[in-house]
Amino acid sequence: MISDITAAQDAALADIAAAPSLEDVVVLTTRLSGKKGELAALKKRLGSLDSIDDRKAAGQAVNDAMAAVDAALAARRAELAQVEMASRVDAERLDLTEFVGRPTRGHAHLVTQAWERLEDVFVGLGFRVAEGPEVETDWHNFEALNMPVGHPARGEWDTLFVDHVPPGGEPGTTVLRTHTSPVQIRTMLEEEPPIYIVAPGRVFRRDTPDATHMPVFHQIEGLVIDRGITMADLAGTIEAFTQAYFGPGFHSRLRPSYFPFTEPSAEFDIQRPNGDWIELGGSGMVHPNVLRAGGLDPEVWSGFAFGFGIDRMAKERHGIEDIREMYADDIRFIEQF
Ligand code: FA5
Repeated sequence: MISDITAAQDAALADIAAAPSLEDVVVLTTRLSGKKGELAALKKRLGSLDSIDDRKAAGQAVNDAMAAVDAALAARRAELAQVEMASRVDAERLDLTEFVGRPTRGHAHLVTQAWERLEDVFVGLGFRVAEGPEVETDWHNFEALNMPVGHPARGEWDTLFVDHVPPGGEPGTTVLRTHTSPVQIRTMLEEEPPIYIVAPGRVFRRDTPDATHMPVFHQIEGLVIDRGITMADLAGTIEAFTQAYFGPGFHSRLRPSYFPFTEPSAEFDIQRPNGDWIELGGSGMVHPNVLRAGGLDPEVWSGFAFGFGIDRMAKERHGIEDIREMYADDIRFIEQF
């Protein structure tokens, strides 16, 4: 009897050690430790032993064997669970080289590159870089720019309002800036002319994304305030910028337009060497009301301002069909620039 128990235990332990998967361990558990298992059958045979001592010894042996089998089953189950988890983690690991087939080094995003290059070019032309907040007051974003409450031009900019009431202020007067033009006002209020600044930054509009529009995009503002500044200075600066940024074969032109904060106002376009025109942005002579809002006397100071879309410009410069591609985070696209 004892030798049968030992043989059954040895066979069971060998099967358990050789079980290749968790499913096999489940099958073995039913076969070896259940009531219909081999050891359970041996236990039932204990009653057939004549001597009490033999029955005791065999009973002890079968109990020990059953405990050893249960312990071995539990140990094998834990071991296989760990192996299966490790192989699942391995199988589900993200292969970050999947798209390019080789490790790739990170680099600045296309829009960041354009932004930095624009700063370099304007600094080279004698401008300083200024900045302003993305969350703005209605006053800086509209009113000081010659768009009092109710001015129809406010509708040109589909505005996102922030649910914040400034101390002593009115509800609905905090906005996500719709353009970088409020930096004009902040700069005039903060420093004495002469002013030669550019202000690149993020702006927000309730625009539906399409091939040429994003609700969050980037502009760069330019502002010059000095004595005796004329429209010729604006045209000359835009042309100098065009050649410095795009290259010697490119030229610019101004077309009459309307903005409440400039008078006269002009759209400016860039001509590629192949003759095609690209619309870039708006510009004009700073309106006297804007100079006054900035604390400057229009009889003494004059100036020009311009503003254009950085994303739009990068799109045109690189021949990208759809502006949304620039924000889709597809490494195959981003890697090209
Ligand atoms: C303005 O925002 C004026 N503040 C520009 C200005 C500054 C005029 C100073 C005069 C003096 P406008 O709304 O046209 O103008 O926007 C300027 C440029 O931003 C556009 O020419 C375009 O290049 C870009 N732009 C406008 N909306 C979007 C958009 N939803 N997505 C991407 N680019 C846009």
